[in-house]
Amino acid sequence: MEILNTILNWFSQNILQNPAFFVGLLVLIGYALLKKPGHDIFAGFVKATVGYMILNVGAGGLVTTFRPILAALNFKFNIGAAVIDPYFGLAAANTKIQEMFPDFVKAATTALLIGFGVNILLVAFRKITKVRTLFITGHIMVQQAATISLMVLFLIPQLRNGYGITAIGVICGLYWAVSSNMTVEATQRLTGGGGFAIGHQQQFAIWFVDKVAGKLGKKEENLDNLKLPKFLSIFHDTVVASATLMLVFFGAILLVLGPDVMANKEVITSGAPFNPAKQDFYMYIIQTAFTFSVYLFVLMQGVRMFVTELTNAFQGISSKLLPGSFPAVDVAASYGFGSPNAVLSGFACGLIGQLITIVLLVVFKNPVLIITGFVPVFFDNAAIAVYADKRGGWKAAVILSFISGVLQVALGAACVALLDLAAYGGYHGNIDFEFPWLGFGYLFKSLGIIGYVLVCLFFLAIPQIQFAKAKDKEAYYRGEAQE
Ligand code: ASC
Repeated sequence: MEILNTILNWFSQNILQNPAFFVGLLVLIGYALLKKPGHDIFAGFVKATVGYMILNVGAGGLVTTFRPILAALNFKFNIGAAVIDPYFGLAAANTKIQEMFPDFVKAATTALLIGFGVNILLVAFRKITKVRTLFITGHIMVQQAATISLMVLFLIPQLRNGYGITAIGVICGLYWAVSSNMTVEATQRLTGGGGFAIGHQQQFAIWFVDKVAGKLGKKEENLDNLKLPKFLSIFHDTVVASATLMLVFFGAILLVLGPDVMANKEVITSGAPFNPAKQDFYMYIIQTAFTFSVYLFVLMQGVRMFVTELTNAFQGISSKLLPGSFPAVDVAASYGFGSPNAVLSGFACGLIGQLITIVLLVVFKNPVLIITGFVPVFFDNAAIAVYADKRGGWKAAVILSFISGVLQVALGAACVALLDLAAYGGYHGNIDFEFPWLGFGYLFKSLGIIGYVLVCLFFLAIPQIQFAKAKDKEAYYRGEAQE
């Protein structure tokens, strides 16, 4: 008995609580189930584990670069700041969980496994649950599991125990299964029966856009005919886009903070303070802003490594276990089916919506400064424009991506306040994590476990309603768009 305990303890401490090895293990099991040769299993394990370790280096770098700016903002204006971006959100959520709930550092990775299992079960019993999709976008699941862990632990004190981790896993699995299931018809229509759904960060938005876009404009008047300014195309490159955004935002903030505060060693106790003897202040600003891009690049590189392996492993498992189900994949897979102008115009309109709202927050003295992050403003709004353009043309695309930008900032600020994340510098920021997750957060906070149960029931009801509304029930299972 004691030996068994020792083994379990060792496993829990060294693997389960260490996401890098845990993700590596998932890949190893997935590949073994797929009967891949030993050397492929080993290579997959190494790439997934090292990829995750690289992600950790990137996330740690973002935190250390951001800390001095947060400290200075707090010192000079007594306000916090948060970048609304899932990578900043991941770093913030993990840091907060580590500090406030050290017993739960493993919650998010365990939730990944439980949630994936719940999703598999929901699809396996699809005749009852009406869920057709398996969410396999690993890096997104990692980010969402962290944000949802923080929401549950922080807002529902009754779940800060052994049940909490299971509860987090279950609600993650429900969200993954149900939200991706909501994108089946819209995505099949967009792609002409492409056979996949979206498993990313804007499934509720895609469902909504698909429903309302047709009322906002005519689909014949689509974005194909629009002439966009040439310079916008540089933003197709993530490094250019994120470095430019960071330069604009942090450049402005650092200019306002000024060299004296940034050089004050009593305020800047960690990270890299400004050293007037060694560097010009303007060069310090550029260097600091670009440093964010460096760590984002490192982080995404790591992500790419482990995600490729995790996706292959998951997809293998699902195609063996669940033939006929729809894989729910990265939203970028949809871009190729839309008008080529949609991606950049969605980004541009979303950015304008975000900037206007940020100015309004500053004017109305919101206690937290919201900073645009690249991932939500680009990928969410691009997707919204692609789907909207398909059904309602350019007018729908412009209106809906603009509104999304406004909501990302306004509701994002409310999320930062609700989860008390200002001192940690980031929030998830993608549109599903404002709407509906902000509402879910309030339910958790006001009703505790009852709120949690209500949200779970809500998730379970959605596919039932979809099915009940479908005229042709067989076509529902085949994923055919029926209007
Ligand atoms: C995200 C995220 C990314 C991108 C990528 C888009 O939400 O975390 O790295 O979008 O998945 O292809």
